[in-house]
This record gives sequence, structure tokens and C-alpha cells, in this order.
Amino acid sequence: MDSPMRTALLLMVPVLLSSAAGAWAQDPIRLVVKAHRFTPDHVTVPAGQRFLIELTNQDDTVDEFESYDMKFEKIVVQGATIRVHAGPLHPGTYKFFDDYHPDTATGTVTAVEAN
Ligand SMILES: [Cu+2]
Repeated sequence: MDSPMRTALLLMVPVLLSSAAGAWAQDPIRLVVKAHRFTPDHVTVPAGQRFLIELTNQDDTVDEFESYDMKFEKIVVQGATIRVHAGPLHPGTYKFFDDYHPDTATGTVTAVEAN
């Protein structure tokens, strides 16, 4: 193999590896809270990677998106969309809730080994 071609192939490898490893966790997880319930109320993420949750509040009341397990807490006013970073998580199931309507607005994130 001639040298320029070999160099080009070697340069491509790390780019392909990093995009494959990062793609899943980098797509935001989109949640909606409506009638004081989350949709979806259960999501799966790869263990060991940071991820982003994007939450839209379709209620006409203020919510507080919170998780003791994942250590975030953020106000989301009516009609707004917020983003919170979470992870990296060990494999397991982690709870989140709306602190202003915790009786109905609850959900879970399950972290699974990503291979
Ligand atoms: Cu609420």
C-alpha cells in the first residue's frame, strides 16, 4: 500500500470509532410533561456516558424537573423547553419527577451496558 493511502486510512479510524461510540448518548432524550405526566415515562440510556434530557412543559403550570438519583433540578415554566445533562450512570434504574406534581409526574431512566 502506498504511503498517502495508508496515512488516510489510519486517520479515518479514530473518527469512525469516536462517532460510533458517541452517537447514541449524544442524541437528546426528548420528554414532554402534560396533564402532570411524563411521556415517555421510561427511557434507556447507555451506562458510562453523559446524556442530555430535553423536557417540554405542555401544562399551564410551572414544573420543577428533578432527580435525586441523577442529581439535577431545574424549573421549566409553562410552554418552555429545558435541557439537563445527566450521567455517566452505572447500570441500574434512576428516578426523576416533577417536584410540584410528584404524585403523578414520575419516571425512570435505565442505564444499560453499551458494549
Ligand atoms: Cu407539574
